[in-house]
Amino acid sequence: MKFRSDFIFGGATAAYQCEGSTSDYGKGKNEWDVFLEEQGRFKADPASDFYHQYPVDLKLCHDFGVNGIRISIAWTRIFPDGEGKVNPEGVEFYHKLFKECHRQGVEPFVTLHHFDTPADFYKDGDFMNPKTIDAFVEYAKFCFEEYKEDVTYWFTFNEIWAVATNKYIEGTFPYGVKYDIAGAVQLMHNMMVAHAKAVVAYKEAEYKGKIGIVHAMESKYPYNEAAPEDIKAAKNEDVLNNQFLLDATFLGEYQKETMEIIQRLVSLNGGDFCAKPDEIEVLKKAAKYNDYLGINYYQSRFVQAYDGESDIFHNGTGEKGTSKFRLKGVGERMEKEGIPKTDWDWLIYPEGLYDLVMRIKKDYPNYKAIYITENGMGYKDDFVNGKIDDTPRIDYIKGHLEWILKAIKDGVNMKGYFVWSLMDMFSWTNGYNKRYGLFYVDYETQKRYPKKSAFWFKQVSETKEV
Ligand code: BGP
Repeated sequence: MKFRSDFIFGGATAAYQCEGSTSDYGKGKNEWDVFLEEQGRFKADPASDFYHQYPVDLKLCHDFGVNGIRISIAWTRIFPDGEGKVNPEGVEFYHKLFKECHRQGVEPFVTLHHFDTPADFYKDGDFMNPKTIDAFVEYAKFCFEEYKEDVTYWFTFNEIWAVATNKYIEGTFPYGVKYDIAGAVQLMHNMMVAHAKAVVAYKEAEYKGKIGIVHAMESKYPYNEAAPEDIKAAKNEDVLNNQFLLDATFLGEYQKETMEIIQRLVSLNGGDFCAKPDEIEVLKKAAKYNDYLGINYYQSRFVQAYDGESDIFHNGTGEKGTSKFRLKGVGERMEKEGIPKTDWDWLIYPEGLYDLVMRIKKDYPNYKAIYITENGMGYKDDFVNGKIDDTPRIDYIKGHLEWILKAIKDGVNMKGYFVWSLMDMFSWTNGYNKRYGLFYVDYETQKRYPKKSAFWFKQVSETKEV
């Protein structure tokens, strides 16, 4: 079986991870500028210098069969303070970038928020503060109008779950809070309200393009399939990571089961979650407007019951075997015999992607279409005389594309696949030794080198066969 001729074989990027020039050309500060400065571990400058190198990267896309690119707009390049005064240089930069995409035959899929809330809003509570929601919607409306001739495919947010869990449960994203499930749930809900308001604004203005959201999702399996307490633990994680957000996206409200589990989990922090009627109203309106769902899929989880003290350790160095995730009353993530993992302890389980999309087809039949907006393998690439043999990455991508084909055969409407990442770039909590690109970036010279995976990907894109 082959992919359809209009299937997108794309590469994904995110503004803050690749652009560099984080405080140049009129750009304002965002939450990561503040957080990374406090941490002092690494910087997102110059990263892969996409701000200047984008013509090179788009030419590579063209030459290697990459016919789509995920790009995010840096909110603070457009509005340096998050709202109010516009930065014309930033506005112009994205016009030039989108034009170059079209010139090279590479369709841009554009995300409005990829982890980069403006610094002032971050200081005032990020999306916990309703004023950030309002400002986000204004920023979105500005972009819809400004780029209506350049952009057909929009996404509001990238990975609300990752934002929430990394900010409030794992503590690896700004503000670095740990074990606060109630905080994570509230943040997810507020961001979903912001998404819904932006989608409604887009549709009511009758633009000719399409809009959706990118969720980071994983299948959650009980570690011991026969143990009721492990089944419950897997369900806890599933509701937090998947079901809560899928309900908000496609039902516009939270199912009874979702609410029961969410209430039990937020009560672990003495919290109480309640969605306001006007919020549900806008979620419901947007639920029928979403044109597609973007899924970022990297791995799945095997979860067992856990009632001890919470204990999470993030492997941000690639020292295999150092990760720990035990969340009191939720569950403990386990390794599973026979399932390989990367140096950052991410389980390689392509079948989990198949299970995930089949579940969406069954439980949320109004999903319309799915793009895999990120999938890829973090790897310590060896650069040998200008050559990079990243066979494990090829195997990883191939495995996932095979399961995507099977899902298409079984009736899921999947329209594209974006490798994370197009070229090597900065990784939020891992810095620069975790590489994902089809193209190797020498950060000293900013020169690009196609990896073995880039040549392989070109062939897949041309033949539509894995
Ligand atoms: C996703 C993000 C990307 C990217 C990727 C890889 O969650 O959307 O921005 O970073 O994960 O993650 P990491 O860089 O942590 O390995």
